[in-house]
Amino acid sequence: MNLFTKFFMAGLMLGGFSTSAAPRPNILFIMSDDHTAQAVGAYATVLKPLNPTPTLDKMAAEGIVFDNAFCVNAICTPSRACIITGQYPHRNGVFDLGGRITPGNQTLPILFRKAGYQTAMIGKWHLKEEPNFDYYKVLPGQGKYFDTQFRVQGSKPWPRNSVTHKGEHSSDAITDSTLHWFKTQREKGKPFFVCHQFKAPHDYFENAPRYQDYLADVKIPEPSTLYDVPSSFGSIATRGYQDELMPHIGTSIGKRNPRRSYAVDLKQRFPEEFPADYNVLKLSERETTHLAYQAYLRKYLRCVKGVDDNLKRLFDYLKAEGLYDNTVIIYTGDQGFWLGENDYQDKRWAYDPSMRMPLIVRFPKTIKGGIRSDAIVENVDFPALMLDFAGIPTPDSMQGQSFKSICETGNEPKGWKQAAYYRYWMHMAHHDNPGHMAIRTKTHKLIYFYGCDYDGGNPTPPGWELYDLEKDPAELVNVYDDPAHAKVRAQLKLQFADLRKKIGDDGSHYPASEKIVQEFWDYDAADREKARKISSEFLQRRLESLKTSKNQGRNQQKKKQ
Ligand SMILES: [Ca+2]
Repeated sequence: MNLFTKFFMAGLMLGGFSTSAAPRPNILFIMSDDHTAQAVGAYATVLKPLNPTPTLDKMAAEGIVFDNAFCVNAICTPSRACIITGQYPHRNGVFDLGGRITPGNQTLPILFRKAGYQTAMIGKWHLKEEPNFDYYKVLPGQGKYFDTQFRVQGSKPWPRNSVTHKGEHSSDAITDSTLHWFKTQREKGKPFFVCHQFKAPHDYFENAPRYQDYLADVKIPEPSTLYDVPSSFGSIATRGYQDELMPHIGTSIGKRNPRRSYAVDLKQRFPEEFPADYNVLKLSERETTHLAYQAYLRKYLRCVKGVDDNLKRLFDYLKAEGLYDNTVIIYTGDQGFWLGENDYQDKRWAYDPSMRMPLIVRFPKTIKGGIRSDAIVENVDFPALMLDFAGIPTPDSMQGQSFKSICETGNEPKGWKQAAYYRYWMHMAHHDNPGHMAIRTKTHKLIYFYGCDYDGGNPTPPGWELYDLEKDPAELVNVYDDPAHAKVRAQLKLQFADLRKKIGDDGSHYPASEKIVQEFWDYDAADREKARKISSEFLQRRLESLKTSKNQGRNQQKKKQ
């Protein structure tokens, strides 16, 4: 056989192989930042009449919608790290916003590259190190809404090559960049794995000017607990002894939290969204809450609209190129977000508004349209799912598992997980949320606020909360001390301790914090007495620090004037 025949035969074999095996699908992973399920039409209740996401809703109607998709730590960098590594934060080392994933540990793109996929990461990245993709164009840190700068590949080492999209909104610039990649970089002979990641609608919510009139004259529907949070909600951990910490735990829409609220912050950022005579000191609590909520939701939903319209641009391109139906398209937000429920803003809590992620998967070749699943899936499972669609085995290093069969049948395979794990480590940082952990099943949620730093410092009162999600899906009645729930409480605590061991959050990472976790685990009468004392001590520390920061604030204002 001469050389020509050898090549010819090899060509025939390769050709034969590629026609007999099903072609590998493309994967397009789309993630927004802080786009919560309540503001996706396919999930929305209160905001449904506003029709916030027509493009996403069409995708949802043609794919599968997950009602119980959860992040294991509701904050940007950790959620992204879980998706890139398939590991929980205590395993991948990204406990909080300071974490990073080195290129060698970015398992998801590494495996796609090895399998011959062409890979690209475009938009918000937030994992600090150089992305291990064939191509990248990513925001530095949080990035900017306007005149968006991107870190790109080039002659200088990471992160010193950059380009700026002057005069453009980030959602437009990110979509332009992804379209540009498709038009100029895509190798047609290879399947692609593309991550398209918006900065929007992260706070503070700067919309493109073309949306400034959107919802300008609409009274946005308000959640029922915006003004009145029932006394059955929460625990000493979130309210303090006899509610003494209500102003100081969890930042607020209205002026409840004197340190950080949208009633004050949004007025400074977006004065045009408030009446000219708005004065937080003169207006009632109810009035400031109402005005701040309306301003907040207008800005947030304008950013959401920009995301949805840009997705239409992207999908229209994929349709025109014949790529829309042979690409597995996944849409999610890196975690949920509070839209005024319980007067909360931001994320971080283990309660559903922030723990739940919107998750829609569309791939008409194997997924029937119009399915909803209540299967519990976690963000650590997302990479295994994407690899599975590409026919790539999940490595042992990944703790998550593929749920491709759930996408394709709507049914859970035998032995599929029945509980999600949650842990928020950044005790009292930024938005005054105590350190806590939780287990969430389809019917219940048990939350344990152990309330301390990594080193056991700055204690807030430890407390437990149990919610019966069948009777109380909004998590407004803490039944931890209800005798009728004693049995389920005991059972869940055992399941919780087992789950911690199973996934490896065994206390070895931060022993001083674990000591407190163990001390208040049984929560007997002595623990409760101690929690009351910690509540009072925390209040004293907080009031002292407010005095100091108020003086600093006034001085800074004087300087500015
Ligand atoms: Ca986020």
